[in-house]
Amino acid sequence: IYTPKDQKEPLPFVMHRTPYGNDSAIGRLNVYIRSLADQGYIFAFQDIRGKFKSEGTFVMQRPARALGDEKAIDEGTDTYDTIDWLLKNVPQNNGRVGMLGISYDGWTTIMGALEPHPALKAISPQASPSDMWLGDDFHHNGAFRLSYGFEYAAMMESGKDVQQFGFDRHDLYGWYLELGPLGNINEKYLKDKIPTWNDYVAHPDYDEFWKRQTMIPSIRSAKVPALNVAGWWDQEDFYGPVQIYNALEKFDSSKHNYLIVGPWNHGGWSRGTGESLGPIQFGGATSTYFRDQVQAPFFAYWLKDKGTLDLPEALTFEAGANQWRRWDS
Ligand code: PG9
Repeated sequence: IYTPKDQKEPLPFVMHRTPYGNDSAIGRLNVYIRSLADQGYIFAFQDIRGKFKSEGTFVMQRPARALGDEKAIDEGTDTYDTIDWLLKNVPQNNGRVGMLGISYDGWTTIMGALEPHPALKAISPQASPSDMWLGDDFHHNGAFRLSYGFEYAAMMESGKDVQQFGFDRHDLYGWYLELGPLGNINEKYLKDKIPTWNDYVAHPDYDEFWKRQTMIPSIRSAKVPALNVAGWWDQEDFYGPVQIYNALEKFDSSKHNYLIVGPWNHGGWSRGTGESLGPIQFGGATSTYFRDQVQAPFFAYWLKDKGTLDLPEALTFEAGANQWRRWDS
């Protein structure tokens, strides 16, 4: 928990829940949350269940609990309990909480809003996967993404921390060629110890396992104002944020569900200026613009009653013309 050194008034929380560890989070998130920090928030960074300093068992994208199953836990109930604790235990808070994050941390954000704590007043799920078989990291339209799927599962499930798989060379194309049939992954390396790898093997098709994992059917309301963020050139999770926006939109009678899509790769809006991607120039600092002119005002409006919200339903960047376009629908 990070609070401003000279805090003079009650402030809202900005929560970030991650499986990637928090010891380095301030460094990793520095640019991403700088304009929020400048405006004064209490930041709460949490290791999710089973990772780093949090107890319990990590389950890769633990599915949302079934409707009415009050005894079950999921990332949403962990979020709810955490918010409850923060409100009661952190002095000088204003009773409001926002959540944001990218990718896995964007996924924890939307999961935290399925059955939201009443104090959760704004969310920004960014590049969150929504369906790992249809369109996000592990498969794209059912095609298994071998190197990503293998390396990510090994990275996340070899220990409580994050560990890169110990390849013996730089040229992984050669490594995969020499591997031979995929059955050799368990036989020679993983020894059945990596649950997510075993899930890929057991569920090659779009069966109940993948259908239970997507949160889309569990989106049954749009109570919390939502800033959904995607990058046109996101190599991991472009499908997810668009589907999540779409699912929330069905319940958005309050008109506080927004979509922004910029000229970014995976999480590109959180780093650097976003003036270019490789050799392609965008004629302006698209990432800085997002962080300072979209993300910060969004949270200030909903968590601090500050400023006005000049956001259209959808804000999308048109590369080539190099302009932000505002859309009513
Ligand atoms: N794309 C990554 C991921 C998200 C959720 C599940 C598995 C992988 C990430 O960058 O966090």
